[in-house]
Amino acid sequence: MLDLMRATPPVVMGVLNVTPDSFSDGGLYTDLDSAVRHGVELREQGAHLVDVGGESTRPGALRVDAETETARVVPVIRALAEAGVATSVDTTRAAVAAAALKAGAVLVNDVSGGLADPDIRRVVAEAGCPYVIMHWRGHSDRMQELATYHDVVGQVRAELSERVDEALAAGVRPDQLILDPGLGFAKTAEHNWALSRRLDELVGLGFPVLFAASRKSYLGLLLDGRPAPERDAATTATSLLAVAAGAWGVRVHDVLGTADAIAVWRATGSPRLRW
Ligand code: PMM
Repeated sequence: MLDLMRATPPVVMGVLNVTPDSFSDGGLYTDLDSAVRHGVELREQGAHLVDVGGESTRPGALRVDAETETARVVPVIRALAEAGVATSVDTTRAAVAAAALKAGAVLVNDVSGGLADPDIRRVVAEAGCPYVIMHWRGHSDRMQELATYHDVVGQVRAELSERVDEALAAGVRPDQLILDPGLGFAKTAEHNWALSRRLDELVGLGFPVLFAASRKSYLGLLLDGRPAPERDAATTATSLLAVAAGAWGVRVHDVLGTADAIAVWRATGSPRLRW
């Protein structure tokens, strides 16, 4: 299961939200057939993993209950596993993570880094699976007001280190851990750009780093208000710069464009760019 951790980076994680209200693909894949078809398509386009989410985390989003979230993600994960597609589950809840792992998910992607439901650490420790700890300060309904930092990179680094210590204390092994700066989660556009610019400082913590900028609103701001589906070129650019800065993986909606860009980066000799 931990082969993923040893895979030659960068790992490409394709986004598959089975929600009615995610900011970019909400409502597109709410029935099982279209979700599975899209998951298979993402794999064919080059995704190593398809990240299945059943609860929107867009700013201001209201929460769904655990039963609803489980009912959304489990059938998709099971069907994708049967089709030979590796999946991760995008959840903050221990019960959803446990059900998803049972259905065949190989990685738990927790945008709260264990803060929303600390019991998720036990689930991950018992499963021994890779675990993404994202930097997070609070649920979507109040995350905007939590976007205050005197040194965003230093504080994100310090807070992620606290989450790592908590996971290790719960029995998670260090080789299960992947860190994520949490772009857009209690972050302004300036915060996101600072984290991109100084990503090497997070890479320096010694854990694989996942970079997940895909179609986020700060890219829309950069592009004079461009809507989410038209932010893929900007996403690819920032994802590739993150890879060049040492990111282990990228989480994107546009897998094909990202895989193409990575192929170019490899053909160029995978240089570590300085930016
Ligand atoms: N962002 C979203 C959802 N899940 N997971 C990780 N690890 N990092 C992120 O930045 C992240 C995430 C935002 O919603 P989307 O599914 O619509 O992209």
